[in-house]
Amino acid sequence: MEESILFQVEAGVAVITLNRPKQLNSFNPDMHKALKQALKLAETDDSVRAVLLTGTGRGFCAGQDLNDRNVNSGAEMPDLGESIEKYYNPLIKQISSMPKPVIAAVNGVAAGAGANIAFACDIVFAAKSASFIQAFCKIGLVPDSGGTWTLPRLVGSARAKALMLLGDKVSASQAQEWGMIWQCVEDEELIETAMSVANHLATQPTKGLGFIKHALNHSSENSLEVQLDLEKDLQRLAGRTDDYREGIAAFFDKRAPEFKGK
Ligand code: T3D
Repeated sequence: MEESILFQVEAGVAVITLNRPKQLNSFNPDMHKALKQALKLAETDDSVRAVLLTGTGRGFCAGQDLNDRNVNSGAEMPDLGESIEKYYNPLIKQISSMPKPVIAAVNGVAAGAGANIAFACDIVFAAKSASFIQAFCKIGLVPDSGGTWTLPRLVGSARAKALMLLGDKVSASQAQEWGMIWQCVEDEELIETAMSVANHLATQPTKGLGFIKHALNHSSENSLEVQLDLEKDLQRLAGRTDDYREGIAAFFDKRAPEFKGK
């Protein structure tokens, strides 16, 4: 059986590839478990300083594998809350709390949970031919994987509501224009562009980048006062890292810093 997730580490970047191309990389329990394991490995391996998530074939991810949801057979209806609790929610929390940058290279259609998983990543690149669809409404479901939290914050309430109620397809260039993603690039340049940013990030002060991510993840729920406190606490931690010491030394030596991610 083909592996549902491919994992390799190249120059400090863990490249995680969703690999069920015949089903547009939609999720079955096996792929959920393998992705969880791959993300854990990326988190705990100190040699990994950035993560890149992409898909094989013409899709990025079509969300849940609907073959596992044959509800027409008269069988008992599945408990989708259980599926969300067991798989999708922990996945989004794993990406969001990863103390390293996570980059998505959206190589094709990202539908349902597939779109919202991409939006949970820190920097999203998409190929020009890729698209984003909040497909849930078309099958009577509710957007999950943090979509109702993330999308309005990215594009505002008016656009999020229309996209989620209508399930319209958004092209990669439109997604960039609306601020849903960082950058739309030519198809043949996607992996090279995303990889070069991941390679750059993998040479940067990893702990500091993790703290930046943590601060931004909390900014929308915190009051200014609480956020100022959080910045103080994170700055204290950042100021005790080896990379901060190196950054200051390199500045005064007028040389490029050599960050070690410590
Ligand atoms: O259930 C729970 O655990 C709750 C959690 C839910 C999370 C969710 O993500 S719910 C939403 C699930 N996803 C969808 O509803 C999207 C379904 N797919 C589509 O709407 C379309 O396939 C796309 C818009 C993504 C792409 O359209 P198109 O025309 O480019 O391709 P296609 O021909 O529809 O699909 C190509 C193949 O992939 C096709 O198989 P075939 O006919 O070549 O053998 C199609 O069946 C398969 N495929 C696409 N999406 C899924 C899928 N197979 C299983 N599950 C899918 N989600």
